[in-house]
Amino acid sequence: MSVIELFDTTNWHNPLNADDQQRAVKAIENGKVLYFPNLSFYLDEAETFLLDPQILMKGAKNISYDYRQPQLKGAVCQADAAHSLQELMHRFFNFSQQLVDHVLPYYHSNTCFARTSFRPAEIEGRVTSYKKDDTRLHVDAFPATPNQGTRILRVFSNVSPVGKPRIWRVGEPFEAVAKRFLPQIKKPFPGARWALHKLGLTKSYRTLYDHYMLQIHDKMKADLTYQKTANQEKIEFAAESTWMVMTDHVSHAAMSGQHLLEQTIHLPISGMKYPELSPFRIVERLTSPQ
Ligand SMILES: O=C(O)CCC(=O)C(=O)O
Ligand SMILES: [Fe+2]
Repeated sequence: MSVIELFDTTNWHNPLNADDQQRAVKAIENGKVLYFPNLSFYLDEAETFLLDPQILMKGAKNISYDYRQPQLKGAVCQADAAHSLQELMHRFFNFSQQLVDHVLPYYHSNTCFARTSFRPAEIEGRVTSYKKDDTRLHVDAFPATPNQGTRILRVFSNVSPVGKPRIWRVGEPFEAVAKRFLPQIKKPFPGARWALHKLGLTKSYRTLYDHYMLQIHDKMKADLTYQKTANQEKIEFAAESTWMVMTDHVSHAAMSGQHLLEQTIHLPISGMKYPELSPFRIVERLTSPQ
């Protein structure tokens, strides 16, 4: 059974029909990737110069944009290029907002739109520390920004101008990942997470759930045997396609490709249709005494 749930829609201006909306919410909460091979986010002709990876600040893997305090991070360019890029990213934010509303209207009043990112660099061959290496299978969990169980929903569009697909590997279901790695994880040191927060090293308190998720993320990436032998599927996201996935739940690795736009959306567990499927509830169930 594939992890891909296909939708043939070509536009984001109209809601999916009711059956497809049900299919979408069920699939995404069960850890599937909603794939829209015929749904493209287009750049204007005059924007194509922004695709040059030189626009990235040295060492940065993406440029991020926050629509709430419009500014770019990670870009090195002239003011007019920055202005164009900001407009482009804002348009992608609007595109994602409409798409989420039309594909997953169940979430409407609970979504919180966060950063938009632009990733103009080729992934293959990039050198990073193993913890930052997204070519290794992982579930998303971030050291400085604990999310305390809130879901991470992401919209991606491959905007390659030369027809290059983005290649991912998608691994086994979250429950299998958690069952494999949780037994290797120690409880945190008393007071350590409180200190991280007080010192400003985490943006909010790292809950026990965040501790487990970060450890699962790190242990997955560190285990090279697991990377090779875990059940996995290779997926090619074509140029000019769009997909949506809950990256805190779906084990994923980005192997190659260039030119991607991404929007992160947070969703509280209480806004889910099937909250018992959330990684939070799964971790809670697997770590509570029998
Ligand atoms: O850049 C990509 O294709 C995906 C990278 C990744 O791991 C993520 O966005 O969570
Ligand atoms: Fe990721």
